[in-house]
This record gives sequence, structure tokens and C-alpha cells, in this order.
Amino acid sequence: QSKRVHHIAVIGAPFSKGQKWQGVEHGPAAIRSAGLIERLSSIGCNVYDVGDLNFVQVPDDELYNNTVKYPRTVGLACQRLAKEVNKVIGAGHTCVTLGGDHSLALGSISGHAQHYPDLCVIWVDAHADINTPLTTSSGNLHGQPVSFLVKELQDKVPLIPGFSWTKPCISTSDIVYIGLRDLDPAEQFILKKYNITYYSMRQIDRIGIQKVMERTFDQLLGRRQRPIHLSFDIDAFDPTLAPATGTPVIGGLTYREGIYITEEIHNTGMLSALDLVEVNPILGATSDEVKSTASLAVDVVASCLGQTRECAHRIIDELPTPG
Ligand code: 5AB
Ligand code: MN
Ligand code: MN
Ligand code: MN
Repeated sequence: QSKRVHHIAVIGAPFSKGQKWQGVEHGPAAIRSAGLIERLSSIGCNVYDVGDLNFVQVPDDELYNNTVKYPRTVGLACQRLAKEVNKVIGAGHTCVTLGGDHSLALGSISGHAQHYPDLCVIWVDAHADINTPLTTSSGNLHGQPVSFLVKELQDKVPLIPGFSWTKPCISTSDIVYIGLRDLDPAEQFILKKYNITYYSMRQIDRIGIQKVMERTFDQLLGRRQRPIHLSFDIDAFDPTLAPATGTPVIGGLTYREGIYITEEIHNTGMLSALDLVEVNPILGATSDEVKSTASLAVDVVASCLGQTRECAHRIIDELPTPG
């Protein structure tokens, strides 16, 4: 599979209403400026750039339950993204969604699942993003997308305005978290009570990233091969590597751990869609911080799609001869 041409669709999703900071809507532009499309072409991918989607802010988008912010605007954006992801996946592409904030994963995973109902999810993040609209203390929907996706949780999730199109599409055993280190009390409760697998930074320290990936694939692909949706929040990395993001948490993944995760996912041959979210160029303290965060995002996406640390995708079959 490593020599097969990868047909990739890139969707820019400049959306920010799932959280409070200005600037995450410029994530797609920052990642493109860091050379994503050229990089993917240079490793042999066939790239179809969809461009950036147009999101609208719904007028009079009042708080749900006095807490949850912009429910209609987030719901509509996710619905729009779901439709686009479904379309490019249906056309046979591997789908790359550039965020934008992480509420978008509700859209990308829903759209992906419409085409591949048996998909599984690997969620790489400092956070579990599994608050319900009733447990969230920030009110930000980028901390809640997983709650709408998990079937077993639905008797705890209220119907909120803008979300009536959503349909839970994964079970608790179909998702694995990697990199967690900042859970709210209700999130911790949910992960334990519903027996959701997570490899926190502490667990990575204990058993190493290699075993984490082995166990992840044993659980998700052990019984049968099926499509993988990777949802990668750049704040999974240590803030020294990814400073330009809205909710940085000390003690994150090293470059090598992060890239090992994505290389291994590529090697399964089952990656079908990925999100790269939460790059916020306005939150970098310097232009170097912005550049390093965006270029890290390019490395993550490229290594998901065949870039290796050993050799590029292109193979040479002869050495030059002198004379
Ligand atoms: B991110 C927090 N749990 O619910 C909340 O960056 C943070 O997509 C959510 O992972 C972080 O607001 C959302 C405190
Ligand atoms: Mn390959
Ligand atoms: Mn997240
Ligand atoms: Mn996060």
C-alpha cells in the first residue's frame, strides 16, 4: 500500500464559533501557507483542493440553557462540513479537513460515517471534548463534539437548537483517545463509566508510544479491517512545539511521539479521513511561533499520508554512474 497513489481531498474549514478566541478561522490559510499542498504533491499524493467552505453566522443565536454558545451557528457549520466530507469520501478520496476549531469534528465524522458506518475514531488531543451541553462549564462547543457522536451517551445529551440533523454514529468501543492530560470532572466520569479507552500522557510515559499504538490497533482493527477517522487537535503536542493554539496544556506529546502516531496510522492502510484542528495564528506570540505550529501541522498531515522519516515516497531504482 505504501506505493499506491493516494487520492486526497483537502477541505478548508475556517470556523471559530465553537470556542472563544479570534483567529482559529485562519488555521486553514496558515497551514496552506506552510506548504501543505506542495508537500503532499511532493510525496506522491494526488491532491484535490476543495478550497475553503463558507460558513455563516446564524443571527440571534441565543445561548442554550444559559451556557452553550452559538449552538445554531456551530450546528449549521457542522452540517455543511458533513455534506462536503460525505461527498469527497464517496468520490473515493481520503479526506483532510483543516480547522478551524474542534467542534467541526462533529461534522467531519458524521459525514464520514454516512458513507462508512463501520468507521472507528482515533482522537489525539490534550482534551477529551466529551462534555455534554449539560456538563460543560465553558459553554464552548469545541469541548463537546464527542458527546453527540457516541450512541451510548444519548440519554444524557439534550436536543439543542441547530443539532437536530445529528445522529450518533459510533459506539464507546469505536473510539480511542491519545494524549489526554486535562479532563473536566464530568469527562473523567464519562470515560470511566462508559469504559472508553484512553491513553493519557501518564500512560504514554508508562508504556511508551509504541505499545499505545499496538493496543489502539488491536482494539479498533483487531477483529476486522475498517476505515479510520483521525481527529488530531494540535494542542496534543507540547506547547513548546505548538504554541499557537487556544487551549495549550503543559506536558504534551513530543515531536517524535506525535509523528510516530501518524506514521503508524498511515501504515495500517486504513486511514480514510483526518481533521487537523485548533491552529490559531493570532495566538502565536511571534511569527516564528506561528510558523512552527503551522509547519508541525503540515508534518502531521503529510506523515498520515505517506511522508516517512526514512525515505520519501518516491523510489529511485538506479544510482548515477561516473563518466
Ligand atoms: B479542544 C474544556 N474541557 O470543555 C471545555 O481544544 C476545554 O478542542 C475544551 O480540545 C478544549 O471547555 C477543546 C475546559
Ligand atoms: Mn502510502
Ligand atoms: Mn480538541
Ligand atoms: Mn484540545
